[in-house]
Order: sequence, then C-alpha cells, then structure tokens
Amino acid sequence: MANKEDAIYASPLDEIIDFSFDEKVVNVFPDMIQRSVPGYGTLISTIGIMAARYAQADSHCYDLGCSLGAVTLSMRQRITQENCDIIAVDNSAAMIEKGQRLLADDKSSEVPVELVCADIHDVEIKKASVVVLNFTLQFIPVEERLELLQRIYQGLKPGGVLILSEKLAFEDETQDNFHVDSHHDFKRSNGYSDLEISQKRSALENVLIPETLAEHQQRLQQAGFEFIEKWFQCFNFVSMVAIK
Ligand code: GEK
Repeated sequence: MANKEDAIYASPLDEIIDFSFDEKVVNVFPDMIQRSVPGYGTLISTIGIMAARYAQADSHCYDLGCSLGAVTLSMRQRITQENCDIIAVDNSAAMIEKGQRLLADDKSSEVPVELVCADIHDVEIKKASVVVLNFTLQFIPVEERLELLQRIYQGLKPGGVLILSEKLAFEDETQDNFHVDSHHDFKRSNGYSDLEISQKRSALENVLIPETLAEHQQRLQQAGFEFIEKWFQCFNFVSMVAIK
C-alpha cells in the first residue's frame, strides 16, 4: 500500500466539518489508521489467523466496512477451505476503487473476493462463516446497531463467528480519562501534534459514537450470540469474538 502521510488536520482549520471517508482520507488511510489505532497491525494479522480457523467450506466470509481491504487481504492469505469466498463491503466509492487496485496486486491466494460498494444495511448476509466489523459498527447510528447484529446472527451458519473491533467509552470518568489520555500519548508518539489530535477529535465527535464494553456485550447477547469473548484490548480499542 502506498503510505502517504496523513497531514489532514495539521494546519488550523477555520471550520471543522464532520469526518468522512472521502478521497482525501483514502489517500492517507493506511498511514492514518496505523498511527491512530493502537494494535492495528496485530488486529489485522490475527483476524486472518482466526478466519483460517472459523471459515467453513461452502460459505462466505464478510468484511463489512472494509476500507482498503486490509482484513480481506489478511483473511485471503490464510483461508484454505473449499468453495469459500470473501465479500468485502464499503459505502465509500473512493475506498472501494483504491481497494480494487490493491486487490488486483494481491497474488497471495486464489480465494475469490467480491468488493461491493454499498451500505451495509443493503447487503444480505447469508451462508456466512466469518463476519468482520473491524472498527465499523462505531460509525453506524446507535439505534441501527442491534438490527445489524441480528441480521448478521441470522446469516451466520452454526459455529460461525463475528469479529467485532471497536473504540470504547467508559462510564467511570477516571477510567475514561486514563484510556483517552493514553491513546493521545500513543498518537503523539506517532508524530501527531496536539492540534491534529484535537481537530480530528472534533471532526469525529458526531460521526464515531463509542459505547461501553458492557453495552456491546449486552447487544451481542440480545442478537442471539451464545459465546462472547474479548480477545484484544489496547487502551480504548477492543476486539471481541461472538460465536453462533
Ligand atoms: C480496516 N475495517 O482497515 N456501510 C458501509 N460501509 C460503511 C458504513 C456503512 N453504513 N459506515 C461506515 N462505513 C477497516 C477499517 S474504517 C475505521 C474500517 C476507521 C465504512 C467507512 O467508509 C470506512 O471505510 C469504514 O467503514 C470504517 O480494518 O477509519 O476508524
């Protein structure tokens, strides 16, 4: 992936508009997400390892909110099950267009991939063995989240897995401050200035709505999942598995 440096919020902006996954973001996305999400590389490679275990023959693996397809490529490199393909979905046309080019360069395996430019709500989930929402649910309006998880549950085969990664909120103020401050230290250590951190924070305020771990666990349970386990956490970034 071309790793152009993210400097979108480096200069003072007169007006901070809501963050969106437009062409400007797409151009710097790999750099932005690596420098912003602690453990991103570990998450991507480990999701590939889990997909290799949970993918089933004659099934689909879904990467919902795939961006440039990092999860898709990681799963593709590891899946060996017969007649198993990957359906990768994003509603940003700029993401899908660049993702298409990156996928064309990937000679790691023969696993078929369908890249779909669509809203997650409009995509049917069926015959699924692995569904990944890697930092995507947080961008879906809160009141629509349960319905989406219920549809995923319905579309999963028995033994199928949902991998859900999210930025967390914490009810306890001291705990929340610890994680937020630690995350900002992480970003500073990756070269982001205080101005960049604060302008990006404002741009995301109405767009990325984090919830507590308990809220996620309750919703997963309500959607029908029996086994729910947090398998990764670094500061306020967490990943869970939920198995049908
Ligand atoms: C990765 N998973 O690299 N329908 C489809 N796509 C959506 C929707 C929606 N309703 N809402 C948001 N998106 C990726 C990272 S980024 C997370 C995921 C981040 C898409 C949006 O266009 C963006 O590409 C992605 O979800 C979220 O592992 O940047 O913090």
